[in-house]
Amino acid sequence: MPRTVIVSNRLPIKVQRTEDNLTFQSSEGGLATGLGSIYRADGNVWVGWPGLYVQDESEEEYVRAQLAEDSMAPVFLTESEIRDYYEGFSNGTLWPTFHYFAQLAVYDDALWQAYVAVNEKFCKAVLAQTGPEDTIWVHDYQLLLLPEMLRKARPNATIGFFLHIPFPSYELIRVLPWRDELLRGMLGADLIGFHTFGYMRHFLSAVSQLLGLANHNGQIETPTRTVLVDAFPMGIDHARYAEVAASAAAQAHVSEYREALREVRVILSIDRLDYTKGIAQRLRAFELLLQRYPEWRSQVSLLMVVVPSRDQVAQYASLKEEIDELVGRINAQYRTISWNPVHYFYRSFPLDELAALYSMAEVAMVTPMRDGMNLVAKEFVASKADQRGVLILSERAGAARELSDALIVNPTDTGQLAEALHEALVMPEEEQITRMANMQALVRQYDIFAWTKLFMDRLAYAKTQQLSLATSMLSPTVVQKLEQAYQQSQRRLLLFDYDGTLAPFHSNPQRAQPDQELRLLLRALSDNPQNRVVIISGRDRETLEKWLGHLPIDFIAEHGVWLRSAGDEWSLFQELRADWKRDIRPVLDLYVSRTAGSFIEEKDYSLVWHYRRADAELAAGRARELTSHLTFMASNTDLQVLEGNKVVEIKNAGINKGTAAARWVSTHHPDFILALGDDRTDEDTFRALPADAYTVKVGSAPRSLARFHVAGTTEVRNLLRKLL
Ligand code: GDG
Repeated sequence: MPRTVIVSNRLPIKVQRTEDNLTFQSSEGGLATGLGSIYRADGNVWVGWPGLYVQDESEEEYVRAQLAEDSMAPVFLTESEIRDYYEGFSNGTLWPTFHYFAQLAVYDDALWQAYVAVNEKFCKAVLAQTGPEDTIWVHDYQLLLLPEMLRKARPNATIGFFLHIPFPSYELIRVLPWRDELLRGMLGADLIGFHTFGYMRHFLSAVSQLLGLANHNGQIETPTRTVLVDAFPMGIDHARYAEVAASAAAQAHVSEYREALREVRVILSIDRLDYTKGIAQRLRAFELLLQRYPEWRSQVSLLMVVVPSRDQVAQYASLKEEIDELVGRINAQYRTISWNPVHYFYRSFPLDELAALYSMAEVAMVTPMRDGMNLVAKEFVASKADQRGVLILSERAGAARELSDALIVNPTDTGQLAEALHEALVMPEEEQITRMANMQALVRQYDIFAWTKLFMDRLAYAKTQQLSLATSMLSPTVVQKLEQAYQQSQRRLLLFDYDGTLAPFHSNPQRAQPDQELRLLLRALSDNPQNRVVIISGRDRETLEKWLGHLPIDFIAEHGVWLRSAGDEWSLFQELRADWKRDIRPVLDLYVSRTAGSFIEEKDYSLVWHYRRADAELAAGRARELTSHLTFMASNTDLQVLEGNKVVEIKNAGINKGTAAARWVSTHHPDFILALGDDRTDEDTFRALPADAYTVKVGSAPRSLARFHVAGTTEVRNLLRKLL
């Protein structure tokens, strides 16, 4: 039976060295809860670092055996590996870059080498646990290279990847010296997940601009596979937080805290120590609140929990100092004998105490500069049994995409933050309840279990879809069957794309006219009254007519815009507009003037920018730029941008080769269909045809909706000759 393996930097367990033993304590993190049902299931396993340096092999064996009992398999890392791969490259290079703190990032090749080596170490450990058909789910930024490494060793495995931190704009990614390797590493997966649509968009754009791989509806076409990219906002175990907050233990803590604080109202702040979390800015905002609204003095306290983290790193140590100083300053300035403005804790709390803080606080201030998601925001919401309380949430936390009933703020705008605090403190109870109820409904529905299921389902779907796009070679046996079916039928529909299918590409499209062999082939096929030969092309009608108009064949021109049955007049598929060309043409002109060798082809209802004759590298870059430029201009219009073979085309949406092909099928009721095509626009044809049609993709990348594929135009002609 295929297994599922979870991989992350850290295992969900705390292993601690006591004087004469090791203790194992499973950690209660959200991810571990969500994935519990998966990795603990029969035969499955979670692979990761146990967070402990082992002393010798016998200890290694002991730890391995202990962890195996809880479905975990350790990757042992040395102190220098942790220093260079984890603290160095992961937290010193990737973390700041991905959180838009590029000025803090270090670029050190030795750290990069360590990152590669440790990813390889993880790869080995995972391979030892998996077979060729298994499912592997890799987590987070410490393991960006792992999916590709696994793919090389396990070409058929189902591999998912989820990034827990933001994926930044292309402008940040491009700064990294190892950017291409990192992106390729991720693309080893079948499904790549992010918390938000925005991160996903940034990733797609980076892949397009740096690797030249286009995407369609979140699917990236690599030379060998289709990779699905999607957004999966992570949730929490809502029921558990609600339960713990209401528990006797937590409520006992609430009473105890209340007694100490008396009537003072509480604003809560909880984070790991990190410069991305906006902790210092939050303190300044609280200070500003006390300045602007003196009435809150003695009335409100900020309860600030900072969980120690990465404090070996210089930047973290200096952030800690800054926070210490700010807290000292505010308290020194405003405190009274009976009131403390800031209660500051530099440590972590057990869950029931944390729940008590959530439950007691009237306001939670979650204002990171950048945060992949931020679970604290969701935990606060889940803990509010009476639905009173206000969440102040940074617009730059992933959670803000979902929790729109929070007071959404710009975390760098201290003035706005102070105002939001004031607004939260005076918010009427009914409004608090309405907002909180909305947020609770969302956090309850999209909890961690829903998240896990959604990702796993989507991963399975990505794989099925890949398999459905795997065409088979048009083997001699299939050709034989096809010939037989052809011979036995009377009303045959033969749909042929032109460029790249019947005729090879030419650097000047006007010189790709049919040679004599092709003309004779088409003549012979179309002279047979049982055949209906249709050229289904993106070309303009004049050219098709000039080249092949003397033959008794039908035409579908301009990707389905113009239609002509043999001997008839041209007609439009439906009335279309072309006035948009006035606005779009100047944009294309601009790209022609910037890209020597490229040119524009103007058709009745579309404009095409050709770059086959331009410098390949320059043109590939320009094509990507033009595509996004046009896509931007075409948003909210009924125009559509197509990337074809060395062309970018903009045309009216809704009409394509598929809609036209379907019309031929419904008019002529064929009992045999053969469709040949080489590019993306032909996929519309393949999609529109009945399942038993012989659909054949022409060209080297065999992924297609077609059932079969052949290598090129020569093979196409051989096939047609066989039919005669
Ligand atoms: C990364 C991304 C993304 C905090 N203090 C205590 C404590 N915590 C728990 C919270 C919460 C967790 O730690 C923090 O999670 P966040 O999501 O806020 O932040 P990161 O650790 O940076 O996590 C983040 C996340 O991955 C998931 O994808 O949301 O954006 O940066 O669960 O409750 N727990 C206990 N005591 C504490 O004092 N017991």
